[in-house]
Amino acid sequence: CSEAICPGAVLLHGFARAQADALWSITQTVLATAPLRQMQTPGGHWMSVQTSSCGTAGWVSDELGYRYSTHDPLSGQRWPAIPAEFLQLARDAAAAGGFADFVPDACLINRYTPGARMSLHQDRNERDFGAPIVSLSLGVPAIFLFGGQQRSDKPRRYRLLHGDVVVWGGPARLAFHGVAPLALGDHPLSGDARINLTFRKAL
Ligand code: MD3
Ligand code: FE
Repeated sequence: CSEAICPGAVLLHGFARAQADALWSITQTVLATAPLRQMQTPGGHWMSVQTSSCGTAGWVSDELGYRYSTHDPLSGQRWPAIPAEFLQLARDAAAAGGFADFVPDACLINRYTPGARMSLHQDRNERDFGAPIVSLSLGVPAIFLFGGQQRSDKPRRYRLLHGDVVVWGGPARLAFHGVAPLALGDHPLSGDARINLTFRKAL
């Protein structure tokens, strides 16, 4: 079933539940090539979340700023390709959210352990805000914070479970959003961790 968050944003409860365990194991394969690492913000702080990427472009952050890069700064190599199963899920979910023919070129992988969080922000490093962003949650549940168009809007809270998918596009594309500090949890596949995949058209 699906829950409208706001115009352009829909939470697809359990959309990927049937494939979630397989998607988890494919994620581990990607991470064997492009390992998780902590990134530094342009302000010089360390993010509490660990990140990696696959796709033509990967999201990177350092003292120079946030941007997309075709190469993994850790290996100097191109990022691994987005697995076909990921592309299919992103396409199907986007279509269910009203965005036909979505072909992402970037998949950001975020890993949260207890206490890790993401403060309210907008995603604006992508070139084309006409394309949606599709996010897939795996592992321990998290509280997702959905702000409005203004940073000062009081965020609404949504609990995201293993296999939940959210599609953000249109008027929701530039909304403020974040993740509350991850609570202690225990998931059969991920232990105390949560992994979020976001599929984007970056280039
Ligand atoms: C709403 N990740 O990587 S995914 C991020 O759970 C990010 O790791 C969070 O925010 C996470 O940038 C949230 C859900 C999400 C992603 C992109 C959005 C929500 C969004 C873009 C616009 C509005
Ligand atoms: Fe974001």
